[in-house]
Amino acid sequence: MLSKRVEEVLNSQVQIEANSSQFYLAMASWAENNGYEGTSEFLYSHSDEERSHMLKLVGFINERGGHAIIPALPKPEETYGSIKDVFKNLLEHEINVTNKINNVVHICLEEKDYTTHNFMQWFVSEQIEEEALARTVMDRLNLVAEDASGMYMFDRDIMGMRNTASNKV
Ligand code: OFO
Repeated sequence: MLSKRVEEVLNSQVQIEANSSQFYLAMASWAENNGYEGTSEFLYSHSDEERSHMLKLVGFINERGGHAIIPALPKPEETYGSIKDVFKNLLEHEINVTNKINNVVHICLEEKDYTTHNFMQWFVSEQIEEEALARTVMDRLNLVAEDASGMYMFDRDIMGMRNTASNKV
């Protein structure tokens, strides 16, 4: 059985993951509209992943006798200044999510809820991967020229970066 405090912080995390999914979906749509096919594919798939994180939490909360609340979400930005701007936002967002996950873990320990603590370890590892991936993408963006041919190459190679980053961790 979940304590009220753990249930509440898990429900906040449901909102954060749903929000991430929505955020990446908005970025994917912007990238698709601006001709960045590879980037949009990357972001659509990232958005799906975030939804699966949300569902994982929803399932766990309900299984443990709590009530998973499906939240209303703020509307994400419609437009971005550049691809670099997109990924800068993405990295900052993931760092923020990592802090939120750490806070959930911290509350689990305070509440002596070792079952939820154990469940949350999956998210801790996932955040290491997500931050590593975002940093790999930013490193690549810092290497390529911000002209049409640089962006063309980046867009062509981005799915490969996803695989490289997940192999690293
Ligand atoms: Fe759910 O991992 Fe990103 O935000």
